[in-house]
Amino acid sequence: MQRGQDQSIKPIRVAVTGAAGNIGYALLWRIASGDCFGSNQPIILQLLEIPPGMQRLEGVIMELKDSAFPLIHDIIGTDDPEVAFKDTEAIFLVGSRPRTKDMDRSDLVAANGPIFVGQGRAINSVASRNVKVITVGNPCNTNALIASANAPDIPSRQFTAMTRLDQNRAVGLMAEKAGVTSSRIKDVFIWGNHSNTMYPDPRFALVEDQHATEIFDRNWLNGEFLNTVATRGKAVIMARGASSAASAASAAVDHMRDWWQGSDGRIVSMALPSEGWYGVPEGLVYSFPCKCEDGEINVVDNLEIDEFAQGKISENIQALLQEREAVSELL
Ligand code: NAX
Repeated sequence: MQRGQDQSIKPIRVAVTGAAGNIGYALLWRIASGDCFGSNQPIILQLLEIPPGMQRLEGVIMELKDSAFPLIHDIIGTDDPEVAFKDTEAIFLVGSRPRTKDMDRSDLVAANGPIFVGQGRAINSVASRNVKVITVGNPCNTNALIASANAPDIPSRQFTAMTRLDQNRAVGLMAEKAGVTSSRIKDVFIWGNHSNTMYPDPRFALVEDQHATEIFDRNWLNGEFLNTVATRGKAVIMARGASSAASAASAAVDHMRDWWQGSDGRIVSMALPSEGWYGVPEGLVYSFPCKCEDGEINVVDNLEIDEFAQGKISENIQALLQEREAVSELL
């Protein structure tokens, strides 16, 4: 049987916001080809844009149709969040303003926060009660918090933010340095905020089953490695003249795939509302080491924390508390 042809499997509704943007252009093709929800899972795509983006979205929908994906049962394009999120099982909140060279983080919080109030309310009204939400639009941790706060009927654990791109950057760097492929690197993960305070933790990472801390010099791990991961987004903007798009889409697929299908025992990075793990204040959307199984995210809550890691964890708590304070009227 050709893939996607099993008529007994009911299609799921998947929403992507900012669908006519750069990340959307890479993400939609990966979702449609089965990379996220499995090669037999039919999908109805529900794509949200703002009115100025609707014409571009029409073009994107034409191209999706022209790709003749067997898994795609229907494609809906709309500028109404209640149409886009209706009965959705999975939502990618991508749409928002990317940071430009002249913006600092507080400008970004102010520009994008209000978008997630309206979208959170719409999710609360019309999405499946089991919906899984990944927030990509920046500042993604705080935007996820805003969306969740405005969706009181949906458990806050179902609202996550993406730090998988940062994890993938860390994996790529280690693989390059060790001269192996990225599949040989395991269990390096991100603490905290998707911003330059994040901490890519190498202490439990394995390279070909050997501890990364035995292979790499500690000064490199806590210096160049950490700084390169934390500032990679900016480096891509400087080189490409535009923010990361294909790699961000790929990371969003990795995040949702692992949540949907399981992380196979591997530790993965996901930002989700804290339940007090590692002293992170309750409710703060913070990236933790996680394992996924049966559609659930479980925080790995028993890792040892040394002085350096504690300093970085605390720095990220402070940064996220400040962001939360800056949007307090939206919560
Ligand atoms: P683009 O500007 O190419 O696309 C954004 C799209 O969103 C546009 O088509 C715009 O019309 C649409 N949009 C704006 N407001 C909307 C709303 N209220 N509802 C629906 N659609 C809306 O940006 P792109 O490069 O795709 O980046 C999207 C977001 O991802 C940005 O906020 C960016 O900062 C963020 N990123 C997050 C990353 C992460 O690791 N979490 C990394 C990559 C990226 O920087």
